Amino acid sequence: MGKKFYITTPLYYVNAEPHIGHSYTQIATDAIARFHRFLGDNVYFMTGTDEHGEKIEKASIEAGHKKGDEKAFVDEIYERFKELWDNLDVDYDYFIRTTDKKHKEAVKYILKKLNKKGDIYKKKYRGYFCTPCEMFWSDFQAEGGICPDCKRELERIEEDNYFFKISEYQEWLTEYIESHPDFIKPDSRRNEILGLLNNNKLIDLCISRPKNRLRWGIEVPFDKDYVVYVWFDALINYISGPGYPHDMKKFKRLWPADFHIIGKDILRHHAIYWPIMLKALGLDMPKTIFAHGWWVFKGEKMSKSKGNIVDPYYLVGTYGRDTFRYFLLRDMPFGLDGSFTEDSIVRRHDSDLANDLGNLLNRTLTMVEKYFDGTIPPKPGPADVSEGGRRLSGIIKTLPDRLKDDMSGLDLNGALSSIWELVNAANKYIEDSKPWALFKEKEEVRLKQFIHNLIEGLGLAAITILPFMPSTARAMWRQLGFKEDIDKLDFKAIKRSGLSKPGIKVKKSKPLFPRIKSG
Ligand code: ME8
Repeated sequence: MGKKFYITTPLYYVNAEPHIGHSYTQIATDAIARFHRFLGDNVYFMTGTDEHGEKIEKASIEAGHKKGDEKAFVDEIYERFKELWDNLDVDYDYFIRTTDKKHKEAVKYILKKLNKKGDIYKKKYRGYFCTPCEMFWSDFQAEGGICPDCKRELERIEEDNYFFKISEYQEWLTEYIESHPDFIKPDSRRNEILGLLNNNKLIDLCISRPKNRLRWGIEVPFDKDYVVYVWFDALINYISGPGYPHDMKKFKRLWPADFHIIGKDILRHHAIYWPIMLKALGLDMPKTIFAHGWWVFKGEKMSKSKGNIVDPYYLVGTYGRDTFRYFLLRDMPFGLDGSFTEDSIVRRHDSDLANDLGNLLNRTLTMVEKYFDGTIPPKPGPADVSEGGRRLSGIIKTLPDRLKDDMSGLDLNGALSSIWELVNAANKYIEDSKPWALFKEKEEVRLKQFIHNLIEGLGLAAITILPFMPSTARAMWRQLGFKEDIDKLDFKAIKRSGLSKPGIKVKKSKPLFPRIKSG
């Protein structure tokens, strides 16, 4: 049994269909999880949907459902999320919904426990609420009644509510973040939270909504006139999913999470409310909360509520699943923002995938067919000492450890660049070695060395590409004629050279990535 590796995504709101922002977090987390399976880790990848709250109650009514029929509405949208994850080859281990019985019981259990402990009290809430963000804002924070996050007009609220004493944990949290440099990543986000904690006094968190305003939520276990605030409900998924408190054996095996992967829009909830909830419950902290950047569209964050989203189903249908996965992970460094245009997908597809990777495979297999009747020849004794040969062998040797480094810092875009160094070195090796001349001049030893080096490079490219583009990796592997199951290989296999074995019959098939634009 390998090392436990528990990784989560946010639970997406089911008020509307999934969009490319959700797909991004999902594909990135999938690539990280797949890479860890490769390392031999015992991975638990959990994702899911956030199904309660005012935003969803409203969306359900707008979609034509009667008040009280929200479950039918969330069931429909939940299916759309699941369908998209299947379509995008996202290989999660567990899908949690906040409407699951076990989750609802966990939320009630936790509320009772915190109430008994004295961390919860009731008072009048006077302030604002932003339904699209599902956020409470104080008079001080909401200047002019405008949401500081989405800049929309806020709803004024005056109602009795339950509060969680987060203010009492401020000093502890600040110290914890200061003494755990890996707790919030990237560092810019950690500094943002430390700045916030050092310059402001935390206000106790309102954690309920009266039922006469909102019915679609989990009932507060000690007051049937209230439902639980959606964020307090949703964050608990990270522990209820792995078994808290109903299966403590499983929970103890999985908790603490190794990574919570989120977007920077929900950093405060994860880096302030969540650790305090865990601390109050006497539970360990997750190891790392990683907040990635945003896809922006014409300068604005792409989001459902802004109506500027690009449909992932359309992109997958038009460009293919692996082009979409590759584009998202390659075009924007994980942690920074990136600007989305359809042109950049086409560019990435034609240059990196069709020209660099697809052509490399195609040219190599054509040469095996032409020079060696489609069968990998016996390996000649001496290694190729040409500059190109040495460069390619060097990259083949060091790539696995470089990838391990890249991925330990979640540098997904860096990992793909490292793999493309191999692809580019292999293409350059073909240009420099002039195999057509070697064939004409009957330089058999050099031609055999050359083919072995290329097949070795391509085999390693297929293996290392698998976490990012699983279908492409499998297609490459098949065409290369390798017999082992690529999905069962692990890191040790990557490090063990010698993929290219004499007698293997290659199976050249159609190009992996036909060009979109000619030229
Ligand atoms: O916030 N670029 O759900 P949500 C990149 N239910 N990523 C984006 C993005 C963009 N333009 N837009 C969204 C919620 N995302 C809560 C979470 S967790 C206990 C509860 C991704 O449907 C990113 O991961 O609004 C962001 O944090 C998440 O979707 C928000 O999804």
